[in-house]
Amino acid sequence: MVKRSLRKILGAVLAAVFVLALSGCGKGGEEPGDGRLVLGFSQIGSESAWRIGNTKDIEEQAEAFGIGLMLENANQKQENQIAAIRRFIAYKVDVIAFSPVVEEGWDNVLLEAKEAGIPIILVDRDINTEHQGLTTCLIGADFYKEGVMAAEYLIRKADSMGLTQVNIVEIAGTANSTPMRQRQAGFMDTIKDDSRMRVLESIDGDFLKSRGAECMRYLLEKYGDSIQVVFSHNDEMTIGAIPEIEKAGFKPGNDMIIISIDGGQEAINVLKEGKINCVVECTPKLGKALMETAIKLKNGEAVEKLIHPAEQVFSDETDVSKIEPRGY
Ligand code: GZL
Repeated sequence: MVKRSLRKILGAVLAAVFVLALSGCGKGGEEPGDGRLVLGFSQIGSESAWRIGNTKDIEEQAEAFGIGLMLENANQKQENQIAAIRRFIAYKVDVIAFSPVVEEGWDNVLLEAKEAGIPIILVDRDINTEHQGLTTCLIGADFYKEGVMAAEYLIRKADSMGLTQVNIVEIAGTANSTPMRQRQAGFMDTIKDDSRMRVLESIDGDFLKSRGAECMRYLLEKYGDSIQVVFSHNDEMTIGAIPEIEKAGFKPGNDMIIISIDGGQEAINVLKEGKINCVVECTPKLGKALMETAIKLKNGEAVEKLIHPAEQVFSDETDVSKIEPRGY
């Protein structure tokens, strides 16, 4: 008991020190030094080119909109995101935004933000809660549709190749995250009535390149040449998996159909080499919509509950040499 109360006291002292160290700004009874809107943003980490591109875009758009951005990198840990949101509350920012690493476990800190009267914007990923009104809106991709688009490509590919049996392995993203849950649901719902489709195994790659390689080594050892399709939830894991497929003596994109999601430059380059067959775009460029929404909230204006960016599919069905530079 003593340890816990000491931790609580230390937490409160640290928050107070943080506020004092930054005093004279934020909403503590006065506008930030230059009157700018102050946005606190808790970013998941730097696990992928997508995430790095998302951070870069948010920083650039904050600059363009003249918004004071406090961005904290949580290094994939939910507890770091919760601590960051508590610091933003203590600092009395105007708006808090975050990309939740997983869907559950946010109620307490979001109730604290609600009590503090600070609106919350969800960026990229969603939360799962029983409480109404903890957040104002979600700005991010339609991950279910991305899974559907990946499966629709596979069905077309199987048709064009005249396949009667399609053995699939899935390398999934971070467990319990919105993109992992919804990409998987969209893909599986779309193939479930196609008797040719058979999922040999689904394995958690945590959106990481290193885990993508580990997962692919395990799947190749277990299923070998019975694998006909690799469905990977993001480019990092796909790029980690490809050398393992080649080491095992197979030609990715030829002996195995490779389907990936994100659409970063590295994956598009590999698509152009013919080692990936399909890349479903998931744009990280959410910064402009985030800044516009934060300004509306600060001005007391209504905001759209859900903002999905438009997204496309890049695949060997078209002339991939014409794909413009991706910017992430
Ligand atoms: C998707 C985003 C995912 C990307 C991964 O919007 O949440 O997280 O697909 C990233 O690359 O790690």
